Amino acid sequence: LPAATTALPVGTDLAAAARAVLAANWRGRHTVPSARLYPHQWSWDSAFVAIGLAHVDQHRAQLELATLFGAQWRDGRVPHIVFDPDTPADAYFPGPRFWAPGAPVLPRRATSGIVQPPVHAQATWEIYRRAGDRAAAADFLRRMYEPLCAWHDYLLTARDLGGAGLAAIVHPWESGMDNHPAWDEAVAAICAAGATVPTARADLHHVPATQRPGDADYAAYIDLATRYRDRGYSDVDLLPGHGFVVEDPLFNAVLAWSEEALARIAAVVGANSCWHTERATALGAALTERLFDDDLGLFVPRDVRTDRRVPVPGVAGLVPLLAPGVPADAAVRTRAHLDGPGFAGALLPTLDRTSPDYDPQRYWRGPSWANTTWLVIRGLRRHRDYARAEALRQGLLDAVRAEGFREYYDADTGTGAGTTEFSWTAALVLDLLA
Ligand code: 9WN
Repeated sequence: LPAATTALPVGTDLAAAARAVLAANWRGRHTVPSARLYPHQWSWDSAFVAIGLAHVDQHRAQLELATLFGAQWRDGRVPHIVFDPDTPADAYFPGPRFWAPGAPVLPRRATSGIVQPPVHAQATWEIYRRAGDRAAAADFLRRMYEPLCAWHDYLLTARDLGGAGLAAIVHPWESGMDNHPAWDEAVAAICAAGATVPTARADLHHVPATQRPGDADYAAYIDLATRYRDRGYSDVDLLPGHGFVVEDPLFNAVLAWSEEALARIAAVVGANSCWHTERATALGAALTERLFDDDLGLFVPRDVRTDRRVPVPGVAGLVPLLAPGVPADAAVRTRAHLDGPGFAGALLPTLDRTSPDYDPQRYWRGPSWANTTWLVIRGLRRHRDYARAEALRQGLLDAVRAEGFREYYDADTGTGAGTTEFSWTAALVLDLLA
């Protein structure tokens, strides 16, 4: 594959360049994360994109989320991919025929059956906040309120597999941080149990293999997704047979934060907002109780199968700074990591730099991503830690100026990696510039 040359020319108007990326990736009713590597609609990507679009185009911002929720399942789940019927089925693996193999004719809105972090209620609220026409935006809130409630209800009932009031994820793809080292042990066990490497990896046609998850990761991804699919995507009695059931700090912090947004939305649409506030605070408390690791002074995932925390210090452990209901001492200890050897620096890595698995270039095993950086910036602002938030903001904007809107950046050198013209990088830059 040729090296991607994507640096922005000196003097480029960053906001205009970001808008151009989002315009190029717009497909009429939704935005693709990137034209070739991810040619469909992804769930949390769309939420981030909507947050950026809210600054420049209310109509597209609303339509982005409405399209995604148009494919919501009857049980409330929002699928992590909504397939574009105009894109060839083999352009992305695993495609629509993998997720719905028995369908004689693919449904009009073919989707995957797993989920991604629930940034959507927060995105909905941000769209409303930025609207010039508040009355029209309030109509949008009225349309989104019930679907958003159903989405959170699904996560907090069917997915409360640990029984402690947190949502569990059942596939590494659901974390959004696919090959993070915190999942290595589970992936190894699934491979040891006989998962086989798939041959149809379309991703490797678009970016170098060194910038993607490895074959063992893919073997586990397909094995887990196949098993979940073959039980009809049911969460009932999933434990203990399923190979991956995890309470993730990023996923649950975002859920708590979004539940708080749902309280604000409820107040506008005339629904009961206290209930959402209580649920958000309870989520923050459960998050601390179950996922705060006292030795590390950081939040970590919990393996529901073994009922043990997975002591891998990752950027997801900083994201609970966003959540309501996190005690001050836990927040202070979490923030202190931004001055330590693991996470200090212009770019925020996905994994603590002192960890033996740290790899500054490989996907979710070290590099710096715009979305996780943005979530931590929002968390720091919540705690009025404006200096640290500003340092991270500048670091990310500098990397984008130097390397363009890349999927992610080498956390030590800032060199861009992964795909180019990546939508959420552009969208979140728009938000950071506003
Ligand atoms: C699988 C689209 C998605 C992001 C994820 C990122 C990557 C997909 C893949 O791309 O995952 O869902 O094929 O690797 O890990 O966070 O939503 O941008």
